[in-house]
Amino acid sequence: MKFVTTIGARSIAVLFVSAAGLLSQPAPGSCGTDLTPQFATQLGPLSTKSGLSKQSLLLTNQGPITKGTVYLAVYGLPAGITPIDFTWNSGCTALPGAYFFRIYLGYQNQWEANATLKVALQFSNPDNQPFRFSYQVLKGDVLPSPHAVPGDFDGDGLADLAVYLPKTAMWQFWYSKSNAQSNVVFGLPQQDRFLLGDFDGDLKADMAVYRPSTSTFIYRRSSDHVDVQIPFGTANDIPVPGDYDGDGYTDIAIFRPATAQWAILQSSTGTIQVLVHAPVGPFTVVPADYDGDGKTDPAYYRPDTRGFYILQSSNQQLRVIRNAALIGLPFAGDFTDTNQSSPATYDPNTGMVTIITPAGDIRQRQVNSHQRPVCGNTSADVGDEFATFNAQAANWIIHFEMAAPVPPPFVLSANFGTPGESIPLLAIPSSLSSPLVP
Ligand SMILES: [Ca+2]
Ligand SMILES: [Ca+2]
Ligand SMILES: [Ca+2]
Ligand SMILES: [Ca+2]
Repeated sequence: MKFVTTIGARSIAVLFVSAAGLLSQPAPGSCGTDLTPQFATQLGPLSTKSGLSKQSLLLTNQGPITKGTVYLAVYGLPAGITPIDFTWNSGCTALPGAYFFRIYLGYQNQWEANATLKVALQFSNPDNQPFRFSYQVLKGDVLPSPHAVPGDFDGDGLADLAVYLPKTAMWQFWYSKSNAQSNVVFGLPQQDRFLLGDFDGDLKADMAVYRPSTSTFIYRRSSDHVDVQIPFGTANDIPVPGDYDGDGYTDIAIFRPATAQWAILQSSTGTIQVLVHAPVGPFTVVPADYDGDGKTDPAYYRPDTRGFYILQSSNQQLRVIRNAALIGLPFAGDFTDTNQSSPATYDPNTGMVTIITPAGDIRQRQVNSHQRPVCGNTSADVGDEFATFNAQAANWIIHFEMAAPVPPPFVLSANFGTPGESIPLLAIPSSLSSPLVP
C-alpha cells in the first residue's frame, strides 16, 4: 500500500508485505486426522524456472462427502526448498518440518464425493534443484482454521483502507495488494448498516450489511460474487457476526438485549446455538477472540463499571476485565501479535487510547481527540494497529506498536475516502452496528 504521506521508518516495512497476517500455529502434537487413503492423487509435472518451482496435485474424493476444513501437509523437503503461500509451519510432532496448505472447499466448506480439486503448490528454489516431497491430506478437526484478516478485501493478509458512505451505500476501497482503488454500491442508502466478515471462508472480506427494517443479513460472497440474503432475528436485535464455532467462516449472529440471548447460526453445522450472556445497565457489545482459541467470544463493555465482560469460548467461563482507565468507545484488537484480542477503549474527548494486554498490563497512548477510532492489521506483522479517522478530511493516521511499553514514533498518514461522508469500515464500534444502549 502506498500512502500519501509517510512519517517514520515503518513505511518501508509496509511496502514489502506478505500474507503473514494469516499465519497461526496449530496445537503442538496434533496434525489432524489423516484422510490420505480416501483421496486419489494425480501429481502434475514439477517445473522450475528462475528459482521458482511449481507442482500441482489433483485430489479426488473417493470416500463420502467431507465437511470442514481440509489441509495438505507437505513434508520431507530438502534443505533450501521453501513452500510459498502455506497456511502455517508445522507445530505437530508427528510430521516434523511439515508445511500446511489449506484447501479451500467453497462457501459450503465441504468436499463432495467423487469431486476433484486442484492444489497448486509453489516453492522457492534458489539453486533450481530437482526435488520430491511427501504429503498427507488432513482433516482440520484438531487444527485451528485460518481466518480472514478483518477488512482485507483482496486477501493479501492486510486490512485495506476502505470506507462506507451511508448517503449513497457506496463502498470505497484502496487495495493493499494492487494499490488500485474502486467504488462499489452495495446496500440501501440511509438504511443498511455495514458489517464485517468473511462469510464464504475464502480468506477475503465480503461486503455485508444488516437491514434493520427486515432483520436481514445480506452479503456478497467474494468467492463467486453471489449475493446472499439471510433473515435472522427480529426488530431491536443487534447484529453481532463473528466466527463463534471457529471454522474460519463468519457466522450470522444477533444479540437480543431483552433476553440477553446471543443467537448464532453456526456455519459448521447450520444449526442455531443460543448463549445467554446478560449485561446489566448500559452496555456496548464487543465480541472478539479474547482467549485466543480461534473462536469469537460473546462480550460486552459496561461504561458504568469500566469493565469488559467476556464469555470465554474455551471454557464457557465469564471473565471480567475492569480498569478505571477503560473509558470511551470500547473495541478489541490483537495488539500483542498473539492471535488474542485485548480489551481497549478510545476516549473521543481526550484522545486517550487504553489497552489491557493478555498479561494484564495497561498500555496508553495519547492521540488526536474527536476522531473515529479504527483498528485493523495494516502492516506485515500478525497483530492489529490502531488508527484514527478524521471524517471531515477523510484522513487516516495509523499508530503502530500499541502494545509496546514506550510508544515508538511509527505513524503513517493517508488521505482516503470522501470527506464529510465516509465511515471507515473498521470503525469502532459502528462496525458492529452497536451504538451505546442507554
Ligand atoms: Ca488487503
Ligand atoms: Ca469472503
Ligand atoms: Ca463459523
Ligand atoms: Ca475465543
